[in-house]
Amino acid sequence: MSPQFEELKEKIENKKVRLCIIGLGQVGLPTALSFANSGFSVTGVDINEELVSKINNGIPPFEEENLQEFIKNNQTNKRFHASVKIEESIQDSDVIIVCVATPITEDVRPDMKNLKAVCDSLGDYNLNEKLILIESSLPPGTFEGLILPSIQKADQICWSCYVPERLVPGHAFSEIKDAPRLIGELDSESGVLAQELYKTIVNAEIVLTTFKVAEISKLVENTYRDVNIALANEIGIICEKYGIDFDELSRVCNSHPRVNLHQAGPGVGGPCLPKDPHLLLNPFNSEKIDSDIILNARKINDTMPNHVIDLIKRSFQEKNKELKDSAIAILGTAYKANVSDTRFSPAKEIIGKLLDLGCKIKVNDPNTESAFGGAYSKNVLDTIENSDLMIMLTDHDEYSELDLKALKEIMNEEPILVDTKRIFDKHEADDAGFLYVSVGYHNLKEN
Ligand code: SAJ
Repeated sequence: MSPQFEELKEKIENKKVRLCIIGLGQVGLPTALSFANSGFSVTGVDINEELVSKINNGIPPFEEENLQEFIKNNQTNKRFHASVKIEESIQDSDVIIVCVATPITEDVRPDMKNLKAVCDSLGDYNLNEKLILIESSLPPGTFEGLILPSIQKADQICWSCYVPERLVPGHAFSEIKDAPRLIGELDSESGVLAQELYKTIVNAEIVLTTFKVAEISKLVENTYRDVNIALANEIGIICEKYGIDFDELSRVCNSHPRVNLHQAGPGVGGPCLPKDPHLLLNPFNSEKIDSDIILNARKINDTMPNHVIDLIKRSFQEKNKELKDSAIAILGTAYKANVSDTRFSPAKEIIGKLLDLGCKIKVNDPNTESAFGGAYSKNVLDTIENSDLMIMLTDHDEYSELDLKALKEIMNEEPILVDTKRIFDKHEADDAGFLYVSVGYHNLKEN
């Protein structure tokens, strides 16, 4: 072990290293604040000036448990600040953690421009005796093909690992602390340094592996979830054909010790699941890989908004009502419960299609004003009032407090409830006078 390694290890153990987190999104900001909470001095860097100024003014840029409190505390104790100055922040730090987004393009290829820009910066600066960690999701081969050539320099010594983020948005801080963490090491010195660092914020197991396995495992974890949700969605549709309730079926099947049916719903959104299966099949700088099961699962999840539209059409037929010019209340545009993020949200396609069909759309979401072309109202009752149909698309906590009997009174005659997230009890909805429909359960006639 080199003296430089021993020195950096000791500095990490004593929390004397300065950290630079590049990318202050839903992964980078909670990661930066978790290290600040644990006693490190942290600079968060982002190219988005507006975001940086918001954070430095104590305003949380997105919905996340404890975010505001942690920003304020760490600003007061001067352990954390945000900056747009990447060069200065890299030079002043001992550890650099890259958390920029790696989205996909319209034609479902990895969009590497954020990461390439960071690599260009890393390539320009002196990284001697620094630890460089990558948390961003990567097409397999990127660590070796793009990251290492940017950071390894003939006259300098530095260490590096791939440490994929695993946090679930909305509960980022508890997940960073409690979820087992993966470290994909470049070599054993790098592995030890990364382990020492993450030990300070992770209470769960730290799993060591090679960077190649870590790169792929991150994508496989999300692909596993996406494929399981597709199975649940397909079984939901089968339940509709057999006239049984998916929720009851899943309660029964999940009593088997080796079965874990996921929840059927309106589709899969968010910045990760719709994208990561494609990253898995698009290795860095090489040919696309084919996969029936993964691509078909993506297709099933992508067609769920269409299925919801089909259910809506059939509900209107059942009630002998015209869909055109009908008043529809959409509850929830965020991609999942209790977050403000609307990226890839199934709400976008559902609202777009209903607008094309000539419906009048009012939208509520307690966490975001994104309405995808509908008319936004912050007040949920105003949104629902005088509507023919209420569609529950996101299971935010606020919605479970709604009183169906009271809602029936303010809606139009013969109201319909499409509850894609199973927030309401179907018997209560029946009793209140709703036609109750969900993915995986309804009593509608076939078209
Ligand atoms: N969904 C269903 N049915 C389910 C579960 C989820 O329809 O049974 C839908 C949600 O409504 C949402 C989408 O799937 O639209 C994704 O939600 P999610 O909670 O499954 O996942 P994300 O995207 O918020 O976070 C995932 C997590 N990965 C896994 O659970 C394997 C998280 O741990 C990752 O860190 C994150 O992706 C990421 O950043 O990659």
